[in-house]
Amino acid sequence: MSYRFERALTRLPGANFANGLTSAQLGRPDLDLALIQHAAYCEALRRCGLEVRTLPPDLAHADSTFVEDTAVLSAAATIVTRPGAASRQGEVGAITQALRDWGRETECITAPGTVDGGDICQAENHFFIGVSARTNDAGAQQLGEALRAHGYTTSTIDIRDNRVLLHLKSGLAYLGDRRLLLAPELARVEEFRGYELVRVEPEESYAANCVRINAHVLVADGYPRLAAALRALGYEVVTLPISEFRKMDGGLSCLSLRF
Ligand code: CIR
Repeated sequence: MSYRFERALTRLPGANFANGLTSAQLGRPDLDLALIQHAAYCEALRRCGLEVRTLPPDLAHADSTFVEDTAVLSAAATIVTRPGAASRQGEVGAITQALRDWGRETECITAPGTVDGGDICQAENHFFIGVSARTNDAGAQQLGEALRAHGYTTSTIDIRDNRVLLHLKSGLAYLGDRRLLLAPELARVEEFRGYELVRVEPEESYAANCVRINAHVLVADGYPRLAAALRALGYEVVTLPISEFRKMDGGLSCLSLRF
């Protein structure tokens, strides 16, 4: 993988965390346990060599710990999104400020466009843009234009027919070296031809939302087959508990913005 990640931005879940959006039906999250899992996650990012900044809880926005959805970051671009859920659109102000504090010049998605960062997957100089219940056609078009202006190529993948994946990256991760990790729901997508495909088995589908950072891959704990497959491919696998965030439809990638 050519790109080396150096920094990550995270946000603590707040006392309002259980009031966020969810379809998971896995019960109410335990905030104390969520905070322990969040701390372990930030520690793992540090172990991957990243400088981590963690914002305080945002009590006006219950889903704000899922910072990934608020921006699309790459070596050349910093695009603040306009999240598809109305209750999340106010999250972006603080994120814009935090990214500017880190020296990034920001662009933004504007109405009527909506984009959730969880729908955007970068594979070297190419971006897969998921069109979903959160990222609409106008948002995908704006984002595509902005990324192409920075020299990237883009393609869109419509997952609106899909009943399982909230976001494109709920079922997709780029592992570097032209290798994509895919949940079964994305097995037939034409745009992934030309990549080496690592398929996640149906019983471990949730774990497709893993995160490659430099030599490491962060994987949700409890998915031994995927962890073993990634180790066999030569990655340093770090497994992390994520149960409380899963209860709110989140996964590992959603908890940070990495750049
Ligand atoms: C939401 O529905 O927006 C949050 N409860 C979960 C967002 C998860 N984000 C992600 O997968 N990128």
